[in-house]
Amino acid sequence: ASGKEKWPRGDETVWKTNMRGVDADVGDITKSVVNHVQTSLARQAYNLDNLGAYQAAALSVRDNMLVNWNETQLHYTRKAPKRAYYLSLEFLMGRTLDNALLNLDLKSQYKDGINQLGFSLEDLLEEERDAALGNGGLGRLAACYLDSSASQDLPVWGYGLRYKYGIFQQLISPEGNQLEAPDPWLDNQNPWELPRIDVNYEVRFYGQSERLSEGHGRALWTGGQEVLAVAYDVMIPGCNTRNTNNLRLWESKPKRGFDLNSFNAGNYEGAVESSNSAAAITSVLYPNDHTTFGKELRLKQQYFWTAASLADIIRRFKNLGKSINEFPDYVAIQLNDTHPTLAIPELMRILIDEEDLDWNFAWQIVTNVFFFTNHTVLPEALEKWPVPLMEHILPRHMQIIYDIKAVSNTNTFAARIFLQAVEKKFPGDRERLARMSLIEEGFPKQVRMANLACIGSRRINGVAELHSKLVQTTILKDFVEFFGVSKFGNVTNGITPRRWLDQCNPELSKLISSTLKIDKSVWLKDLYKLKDLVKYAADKGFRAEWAAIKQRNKERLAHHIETTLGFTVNTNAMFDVQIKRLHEYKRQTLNILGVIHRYLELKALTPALRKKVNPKVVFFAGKAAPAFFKTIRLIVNVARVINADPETKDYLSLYFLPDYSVSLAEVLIPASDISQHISTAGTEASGTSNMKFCLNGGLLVGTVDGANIEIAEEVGEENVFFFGHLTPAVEDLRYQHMYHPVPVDEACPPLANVLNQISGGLFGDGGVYEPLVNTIRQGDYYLVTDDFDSYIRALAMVDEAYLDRDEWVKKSICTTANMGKFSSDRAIMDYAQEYWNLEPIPVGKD
Ligand code: B1H
Repeated sequence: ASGKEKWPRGDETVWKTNMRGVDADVGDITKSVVNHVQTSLARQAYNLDNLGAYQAAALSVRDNMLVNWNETQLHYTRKAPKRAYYLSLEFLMGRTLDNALLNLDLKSQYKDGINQLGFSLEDLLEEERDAALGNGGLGRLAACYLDSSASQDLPVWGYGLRYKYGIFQQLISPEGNQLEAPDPWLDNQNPWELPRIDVNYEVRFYGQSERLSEGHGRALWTGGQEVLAVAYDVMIPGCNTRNTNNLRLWESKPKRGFDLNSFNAGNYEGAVESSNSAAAITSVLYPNDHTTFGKELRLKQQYFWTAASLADIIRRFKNLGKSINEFPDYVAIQLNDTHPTLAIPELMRILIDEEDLDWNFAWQIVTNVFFFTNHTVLPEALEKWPVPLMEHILPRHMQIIYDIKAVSNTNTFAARIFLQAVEKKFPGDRERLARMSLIEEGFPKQVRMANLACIGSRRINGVAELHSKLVQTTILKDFVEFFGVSKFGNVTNGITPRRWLDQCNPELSKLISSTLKIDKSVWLKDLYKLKDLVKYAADKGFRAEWAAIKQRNKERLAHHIETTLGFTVNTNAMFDVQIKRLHEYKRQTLNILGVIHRYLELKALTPALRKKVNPKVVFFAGKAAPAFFKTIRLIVNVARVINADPETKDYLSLYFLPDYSVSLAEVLIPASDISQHISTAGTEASGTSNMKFCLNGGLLVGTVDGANIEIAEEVGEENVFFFGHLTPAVEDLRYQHMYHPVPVDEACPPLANVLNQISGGLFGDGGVYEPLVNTIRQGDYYLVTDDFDSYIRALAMVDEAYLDRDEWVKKSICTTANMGKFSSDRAIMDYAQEYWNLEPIPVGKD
């Protein structure tokens, strides 16, 4: 009887002896894989291919993760700690199997087991499709933060959308045009998600919102369309801990299958129309990095996701049996950029209309729950939504936004709200009021999401020191003056050393462990431990091993390119890499113009002098929005010409690798000698691949921008190749260009020569590139001309440094050794302590 009290039902021993643990040995593993082949996949040894074997292996690993996941969720429920929720419209997870095996410390057992079954684990890993539910750095950062939250035992869940199609697949035509194909990543089934059909919420769109007569601003929102949000859970295993967190992704479904009345009346299309429109919400990730379009479907995505996530968060909170005023003591919600800002008026709506709280009281709760991270100061990336569109789709939220904004004294509940408070602090400053308003005047009026996120959040942060300063002195300056600077902070981005060193560079990981004589489970979770590698930079044998690993990683990349694209890459050359979304501010143009310059210089040398040149292979990869298609085309055509030039091809070659992805990055980054992070100063908020390259012993050539600055502070400026104008000079130069334009022939003759060669048709029809080339001739906004000389000099210094290979390897070692700060564990602990007020809740330690 006493057993019954402790255990929910049945015989506790029967339950417990049948609950699988994670200490599986090879025998257990093969048993479980074969079992999945037979029962989950309904296949057999005779017809099993690599894909099937991958799926069975994945399901078997998933079983292990689920045991931990269950235990973790139970533990969190019992301990009822404060939890944090990371709301991100993007989670760029990449592949899962290898990461899971490493975090669970089961890789070698699975390797053996899979071998015994006649497959190779390496082959199976390649079968997995990337989960590419993101555009670039912002989405990958979210994925790194999930890994670190679990690894640091923090009770953090992610909330996002389960897009049916991830970021488009990029194909490059022979002419060099980017072609896009859909990414049906779920077609092979996804073993890493658990459908939770029972966890679902109704989300309303359109309809009418009627204010109710009583005092504190309630309203009744009715009618319109209701869509169902269904949860899919993705397990996030921590490294060397049993804590396994959750990423909950929402799928949209029609609330009722379809309209049977229309169907019976013969209107078959009409009958399924509304059900299709419901399913459309989570059909595809918007591929626009740094631009917003005001598209209705995107707004619906944002509301659908924030409404479902908040409903889920509130339901979980209510299970604690606490009063709603304690909500901020149990919940912190991190807004990843402005994309989830609708969560602010949505929580207001719930608290006022459903929980019947007073307006002020609701606002106090809201402003203690949310935290907001800004990721860019580029004006075109600041989200705004047309008021008419908002009124149409979310009539109640538009009312609430107006209430937050109201200066009006006609409603008691609006009397002390935002603009009035501003007016009081800065009397008569109409311009300031207009700048800070949630509504931008114009046709149409627009809602400024950054302003809303800023006033609705407890704290706001940028993602690197310089960026956070720029946020405070430019786009949110008025708010700093109003709220005081303590509401604003910085959390420099980080990357997970599990994926971005141990997983992508296993040989280097092994060398580090054996040299430091510490198990990797220790230094992977305390990356400052790498510091001790500095002393081995003086050790010749160590340097040789270090260099040999870099060489093998270059060969691994060359092999990958050979098998996928058919090119033979010169692995004796220096590998120079620029991989990121294509964007004007990231200045891939500067890089390709530099390549052409180098080519022209090589052509001008005598064969004897050419032999003294440091051979170099330049790699580009990245997806582009339509505005930047031409840059890809130029790169591809320059590659076509110079790779075929018998005079120079041994000294310079160039590849554009199509369809950049997380898994391609895992092969490219460990192979890089030097990588380029060359944004116009003040435009790249942080950058995170810069950290990945350095962690893998690659050096940087870059501008004094974003996290480059802090990397140099850590690894020493002598180990970074900086160039270009500094942030304060950028504004001045733009101003000068406006009033005293200098023709490029005068400003930078070598660049003018390069541009003329392009126009003259050296790389095919010059006319194609005229718009691109003319932008630069006219003194472009991103200052390619102004930085060109300095850039070329920096690259010359790179060449010179590379000639002294011993010194280079020392630089490489010292760079890796000093990357401790850039672990996402440090970053996530910073959020936990300085923002969310969250404690680690380790499973099984009490
Ligand atoms: C970053 C974005 C972004 N900043 C809008 N902003 C998007 C903006 O779909 N949209 O509408 C998508 C993405 N992404 C990047 O964030 C910064 O450019 C990087 O410098 C930074 O490292 C990264 C992570 O903080």
